Amino acid sequence: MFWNEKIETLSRQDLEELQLKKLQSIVKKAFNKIPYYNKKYSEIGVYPEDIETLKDIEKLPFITKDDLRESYPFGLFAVDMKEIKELHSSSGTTGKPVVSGYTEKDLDTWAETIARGLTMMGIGENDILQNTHGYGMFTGGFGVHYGSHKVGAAIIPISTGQTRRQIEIMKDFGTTGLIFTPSYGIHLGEVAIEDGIDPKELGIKAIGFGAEMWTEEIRQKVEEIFDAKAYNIYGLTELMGPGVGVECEAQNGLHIPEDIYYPEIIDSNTGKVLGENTTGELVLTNLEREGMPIIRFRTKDLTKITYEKCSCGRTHGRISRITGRSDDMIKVKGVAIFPSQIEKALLKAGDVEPHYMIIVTRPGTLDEIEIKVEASQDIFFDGVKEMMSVQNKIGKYIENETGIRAKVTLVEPKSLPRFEGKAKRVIDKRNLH
Ligand code: DLL
Repeated sequence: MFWNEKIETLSRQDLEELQLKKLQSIVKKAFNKIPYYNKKYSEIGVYPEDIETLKDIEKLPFITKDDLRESYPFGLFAVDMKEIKELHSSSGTTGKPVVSGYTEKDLDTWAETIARGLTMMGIGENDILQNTHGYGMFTGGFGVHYGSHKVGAAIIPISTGQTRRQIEIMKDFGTTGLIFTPSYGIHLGEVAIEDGIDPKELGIKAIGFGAEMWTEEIRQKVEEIFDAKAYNIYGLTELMGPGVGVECEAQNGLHIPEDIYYPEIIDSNTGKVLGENTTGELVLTNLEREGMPIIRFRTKDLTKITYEKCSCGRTHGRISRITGRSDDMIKVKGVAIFPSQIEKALLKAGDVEPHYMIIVTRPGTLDEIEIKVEASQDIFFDGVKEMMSVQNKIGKYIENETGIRAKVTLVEPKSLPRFEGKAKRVIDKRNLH
């Protein structure tokens, strides 16, 4: 089943011709309308007319999360504010999150990508789709919502949380499709079992899951719990949101809608473009975007790509499951966190030494995060009451900085490891690689 068979099965040659036309047009637009690109490209003497082949994209510089943050909030918009119909933002409540702006047409393009993905999963107008992604600044909720409208499914915009209610609704409404992050999905299943409901009996046909890293074991567990196939959904705020890659029935890589996103895999140290089937960092370009064209964004996500025609008949390239990051970002409870945010919070809170470790675990099904930080000598000798109050204060600063609650433990001065060279401050015990 295809949502847009003609486009999804275009010959590679026709697809590449289409990509080139779109690339030329978006580079021209970015250069003419966005001072950031104009300055960057002029500085190195590359101009829109230098894009004569797809490979010429390699002449253009990369754009990074830092560039996007520096352009906060609307510095990369290519249209007047009156054309922008929706704004989303990556997590991070303070500091400078990344903002994503969409015109009416962008929202439609975004919905198109999700519609293709939902169709790959077998979700259509006869389905009832329960969307547990957060509706808010996170792109997961609304992205899936718009795609679901496009395919004509009945969407239940329940959002995250209220786990018992989720289960009741699944049962009463006859939910046939589920969308969740893998960790929340497993939690949902376990709570159902606790309540005496067998998730296998719920009649779930298909599951779309993503937004965080997972392993094949986790997929197996999800599929077993709900007795349904689980399809990987990948995406990121900067490029639009979910839908940058979705798995088809073959569950053998995520199809990138290549008429909408142009993928490259690079060596994250040298920036050199790698060939097919070699693991590296995914770089993405919006080929179809009015509000905020992003050209050559370094996602920092590690994967590989194949252009071999898929058994489903689609010709668009497939990336494999994301297996790591080339930076120190971690996703905890679905929220992207950088150690630098924790460091900032610690500095603001005071009374501690700048030595800390971030420990992420998943004792049951949900993530937990603990920050071990060395107390200053003074505080350490002031006793338990004082320590507790400092821990609470730090916890508040961390929540303010990252949006999530962390357990804070003050430890003895000089008790945490010191590093030579690059510090390794994150211990991720979740085994997600
Ligand atoms: O997580 C968008 C999304 C929503 C994707 C719902 C899928 C479903 P951000 O919050 O900006 O956007 O986080 C993007 O999350 O660079 C990856 O590191 C990670 N990520 C997203 N999907 C997957 C996945 C959304 N399927 C960052 N597998 C990305 C592994 C994923 N990691």
